[in-house]
Amino acid sequence: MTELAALIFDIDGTLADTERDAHRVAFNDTFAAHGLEWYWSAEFYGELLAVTGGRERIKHYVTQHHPPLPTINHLDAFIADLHREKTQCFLDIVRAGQVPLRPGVQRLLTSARQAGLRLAIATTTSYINVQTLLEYCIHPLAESGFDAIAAGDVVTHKKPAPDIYFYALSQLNLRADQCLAIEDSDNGLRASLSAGICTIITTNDYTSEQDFTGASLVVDQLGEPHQPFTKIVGDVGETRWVDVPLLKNIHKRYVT
Ligand code: XBP
Ligand code: MG
Repeated sequence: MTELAALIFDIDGTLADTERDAHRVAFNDTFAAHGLEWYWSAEFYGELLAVTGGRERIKHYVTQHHPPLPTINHLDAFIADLHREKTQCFLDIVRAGQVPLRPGVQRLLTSARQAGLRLAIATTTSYINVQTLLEYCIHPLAESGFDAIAAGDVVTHKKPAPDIYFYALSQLNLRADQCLAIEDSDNGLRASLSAGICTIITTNDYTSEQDFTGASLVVDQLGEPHQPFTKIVGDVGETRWVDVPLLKNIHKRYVT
């Protein structure tokens, strides 16, 4: 029987709640710095999250919502400039320590490592964002604790396409059935399932109403002994926080 060999984590919304108070703020600060009368409210940003990737999200906003636009020569180049600055703003927010990990993340990473599981990242966000988040939020493990970091533009098609997961598998040199993915969104779930990977979901305020058909487990958070998860879908027995034995069980059911 195929044993579980690696956990593959999404970043935004899964490892940390980055979207509302970090990515969104960075987009808005960048728009303001450019004198653009664009503002993405917390609620509106939830709609925009249907489009993954920062540049893709700005382009969608410009082409579908028609905000006031200055005279520019090339839309894609303008968006690329905005996005470069947005990344710098996002990094400043992370470096200021304003992005804590979600409950249970540090505990699960540490215990998975101790249990001999390999760790990887599969995310739509830019590589520098991942590197900085890991450095500032997961200090003892940091970047070197991960065997593969698959991020951003390393693939052409972002989530919900499976490409970033295929890339992570190739970096890990593992098959899909040896891995388990941890995601927070329908786009992320579609990506991991399309790559053939058993997936669990930790929901957040932006994703709790989404369709998670196909997920092996849906909980509101990974949880901690003093802060148990609320189970939404799946069989967890007596377990009240996501740990390695639970993930091994879920994976076993998936592959048999
Ligand atoms: C994350 C994203 C990203 C971030 C912004 O999706 O969609 O676009 O919002 O990152 P997922 P960049 O969690 O499914 O990977 O601006 O660096 O693209
Ligand atoms: Mg996510």
